[in-house]
Amino acid sequence: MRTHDEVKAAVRALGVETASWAFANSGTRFKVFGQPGVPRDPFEKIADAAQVHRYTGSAPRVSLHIPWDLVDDFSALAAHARDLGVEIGAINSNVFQDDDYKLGSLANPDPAVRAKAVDHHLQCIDVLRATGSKDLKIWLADGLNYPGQDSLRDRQERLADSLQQIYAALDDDHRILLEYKFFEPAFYATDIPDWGTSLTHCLTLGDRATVVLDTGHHAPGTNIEFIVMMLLRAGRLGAFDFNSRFYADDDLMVGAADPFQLFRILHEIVSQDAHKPESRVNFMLDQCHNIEPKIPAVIRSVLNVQEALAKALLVDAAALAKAQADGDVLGANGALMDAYNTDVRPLLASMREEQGLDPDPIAAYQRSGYFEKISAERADGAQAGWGA
Ligand code: RM4
Ligand code: MN
Repeated sequence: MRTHDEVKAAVRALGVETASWAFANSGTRFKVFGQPGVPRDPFEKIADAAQVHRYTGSAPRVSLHIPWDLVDDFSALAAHARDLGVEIGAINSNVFQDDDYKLGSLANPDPAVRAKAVDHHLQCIDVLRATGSKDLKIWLADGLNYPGQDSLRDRQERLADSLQQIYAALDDDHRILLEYKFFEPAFYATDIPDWGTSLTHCLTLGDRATVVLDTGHHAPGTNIEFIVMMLLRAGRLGAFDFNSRFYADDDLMVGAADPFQLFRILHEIVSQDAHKPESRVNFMLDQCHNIEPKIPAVIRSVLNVQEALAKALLVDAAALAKAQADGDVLGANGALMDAYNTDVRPLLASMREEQGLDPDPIAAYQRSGYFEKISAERADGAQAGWGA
């Protein structure tokens, strides 16, 4: 059983990567609500992400989305991030907002559209080089709405060929993070609907192609921790997109809809030592804060991950292994539930005090006056959002 000091050290070592778009305006297809103080450009998004790191000490990187975060000088953006104490994380490509991509991007039947989509990824690789990022993240909205609309098989061949071109352009220390999602915006068939499809492509591409598991991208009732275990077993779990869902891809705060599921996921992670930085699993957030204040929501999300991780670290692994070996069903389940039901908030508060942080990061942020400052400073100009 780990000591409290060991739990604290392991939680401190886990960096959660925030997402630039979480600080911008977002909404549903029905309405996007603006909020005071929302960033107007990528520099301001990074400033907000740096606030999350400042109060949690555990959000050292921020992912970008291209072209939402397009700037003239990416090295200047990376320097700005470093000045504020954070780094640029994964670079997300975006091949789902041009009219050309109505019938798909990397798997489009038109070779000219496929070439344009591949070329966008080559530009994203240049952004990796300029910012020092190592992860190129690919999520495709591609798929079919109607049976017979295109050949399911041919689309996979085209996709494999396009991915191969992108993989070939990576530097030696770059990775591809290939995301899957079972439906939406395509309603009948999605080109990368599940972990099996993503993993199959990754295995063909090579060692530096890994799967991204977005917790919101599964059918209700899916046993996500099983997928986590299998991807770790295959050595291909590259990253998480953490968020939570009640119905579809809700992009709510991680740990909000189902903290027990988050615990179960982190139990599989801890069981295979994948919480350690050397595992290179990138623990990212992919969330939108449509109605709640954005910076505190991202801070809350980091705290939720820390709480679930601390509980997973508190599982008595020896007692669990013994109960499993003895066929003691209730004992084994009890070992997990004891850890899950532990209130780790005092332990994490004392960890923060030892780090020189406020034990209550949200209250510290709210006292800081940052929100009032950005609300005044950013009153003019267009707020950033999807597509801006
Ligand atoms: C998608 C997917 C991607 C994210 C976009 C914003 O549903 O989850 O990871 O980049 O949303
Ligand atoms: Mn995602």
